[in-house]
Amino acid sequence: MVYRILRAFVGFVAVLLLRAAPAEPATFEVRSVPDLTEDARIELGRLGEPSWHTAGPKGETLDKILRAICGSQGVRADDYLAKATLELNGAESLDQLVDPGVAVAVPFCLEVQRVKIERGDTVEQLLRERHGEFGPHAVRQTCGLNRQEGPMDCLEFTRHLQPDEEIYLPTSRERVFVTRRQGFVPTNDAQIPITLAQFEGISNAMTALQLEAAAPPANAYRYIEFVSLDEASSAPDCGPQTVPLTFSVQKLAERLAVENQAAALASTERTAIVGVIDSGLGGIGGPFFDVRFFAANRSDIAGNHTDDEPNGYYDDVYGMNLNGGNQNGSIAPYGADRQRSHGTKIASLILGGPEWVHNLAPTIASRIQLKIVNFSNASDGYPLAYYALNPAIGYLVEQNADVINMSLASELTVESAVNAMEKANRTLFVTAAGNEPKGRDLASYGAYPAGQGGRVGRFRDQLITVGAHDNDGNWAPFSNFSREYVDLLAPGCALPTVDLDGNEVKENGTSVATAIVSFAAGLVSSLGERLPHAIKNRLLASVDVDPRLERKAWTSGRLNVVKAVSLRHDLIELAAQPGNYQFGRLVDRDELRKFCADKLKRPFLERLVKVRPNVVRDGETFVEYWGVRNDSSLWRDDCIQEDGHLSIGMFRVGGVEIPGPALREVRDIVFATYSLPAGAP
Ligand SMILES: [Ca+2]
Ligand SMILES: [Ca+2]
Repeated sequence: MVYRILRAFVGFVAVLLLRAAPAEPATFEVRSVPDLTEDARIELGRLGEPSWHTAGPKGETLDKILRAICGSQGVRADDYLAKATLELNGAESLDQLVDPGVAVAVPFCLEVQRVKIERGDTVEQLLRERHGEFGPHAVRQTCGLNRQEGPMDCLEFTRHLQPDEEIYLPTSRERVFVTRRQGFVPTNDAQIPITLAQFEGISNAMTALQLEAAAPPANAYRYIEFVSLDEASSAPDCGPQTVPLTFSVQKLAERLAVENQAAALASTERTAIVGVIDSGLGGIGGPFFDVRFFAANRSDIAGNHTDDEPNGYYDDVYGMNLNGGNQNGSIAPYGADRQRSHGTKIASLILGGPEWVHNLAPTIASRIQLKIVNFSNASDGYPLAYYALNPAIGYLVEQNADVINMSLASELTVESAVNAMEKANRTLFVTAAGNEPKGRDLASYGAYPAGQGGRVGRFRDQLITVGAHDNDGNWAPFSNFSREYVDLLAPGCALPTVDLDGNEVKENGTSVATAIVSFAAGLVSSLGERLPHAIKNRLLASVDVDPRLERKAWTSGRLNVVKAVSLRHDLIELAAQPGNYQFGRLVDRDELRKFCADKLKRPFLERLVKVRPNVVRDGETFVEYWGVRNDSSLWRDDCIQEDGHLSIGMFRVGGVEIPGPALREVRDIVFATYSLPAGAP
């Protein structure tokens, strides 16, 4: 399936490249041409940009949508369009019901139809049958198509249709073709480069008529955007502090050393692969992006312009692009656009950022390796259209990505990407909540894929939606937010990153916040946590909760990488020493139930992952419990707190049991996910 879609890209781009060549034959922008041969229709479907259509309020089948747009193009062309529709949308069957409001891609098709009149037919009725509309505009168009230009001619024509006469009917998407203008720069909208030879049989008279009716479809195509850093950079401020609130390199290194050792003893130690769907990456093997940080595909030999395995992509060693040709393996960014460096900066943060890499790269082998999908369009450097997410995700899943970072967003939910994520049920996705000048609530603002994560989104089991916080730990004023769809906030202000030229530059935004969460997810995965839902729960259970963030993310929390990687040690943070943790094992977790004043609730405080005591609200003190349900989702509940002067129980540190602190001294407890293997520190 991936390969066939790729072929479509190959064709499209091959022609684009041809257009740039000086000796190129005359090319045309094709919008609507009757009388095309079926081969030409199939060729158009192959080369053309798909259009987008949104399912109605009750949902519709793919078949119904396809037929509404393309009608019948002939048996072979219909067969081609059906297959192309399945591929574009990652669907198995045309009977698949598309949810209301979800957009599907329909392959390019010509919509003008030629019909034979039967006794009693009227133009209005024919239009209604085929398009559900018969307004004056459509009638005028029909007249124009049939060379009945003046109002009286039109009236005459529509009233006196003759049986067996053949007429042309317009469609909702009129398309004409025009000769290419000198110096014309191809864009992704509507223009279909194609040579005249492919259009034998076109009536020149019809062409002239169509030209007059030329009206490019507005907003027919939509694109995913990398979550722009520029908007975020113009944000009013990033809080009073200037130092990013990320993680202490030293503390994380110390913690990882211990957790790695425990993981090795438990034989769960592994290298996590993080896929990056972004604007490519420059400089593999340069001073920052050591080749060890990339998951190389050893089955394909670089530089021989051959798809050696084959998997549909040429020379895809460190990743691929979807622009086709024999340059599939090139992940170098395109164009001169400001977003060129976006993917490189994101990649630098998924590896932990400059300080982490510079301090630790010489001493430890990388536990996170990247796999790059260059998601930019070769013609302009801007992100590809939605449907390209399907092959992008499919490729990364085939390449065993544990985590996929998507610092990108669109306003429209698209079936193909939804289907691709559904199939990737062993992969964790991390996406950005998005930046808006004042931040927007995702509950009332459509954003994909961000709106599918959080506590209630469609992919809540495998998608983390990340907002940004400032350097004071408060919500960053440019970050979208939601108490349902955003999972947590991560640092997104003045983060040091590495750009295309290898320079260290500071960036703001939910894009960079997302990358830091992917870094944390990669570390947790490298310690042996494989299931997407389990990794997500781990990152959420280890957040630092802050009441200021209550309406910004459903956990009200900020990412804490050091807490997150403590997979095999319980962690206690005292109120008097925030940011300093004690690691060990609480001998009896159930003992913590005693602090819940509601005795009826106590038995239900099971499978605990976090306890947050001393929460003062409305003059009352609460203890908050977090746990995991049978369906693996997280729950949060609280009780009025009692007996806070009592110890939380015995705490085992390095084989020695000591009394734990009184609950009232505690700020946060995060429980280990796994038991400690024998001999572990
Ligand atoms: Ca290959
Ligand atoms: Ca090769």
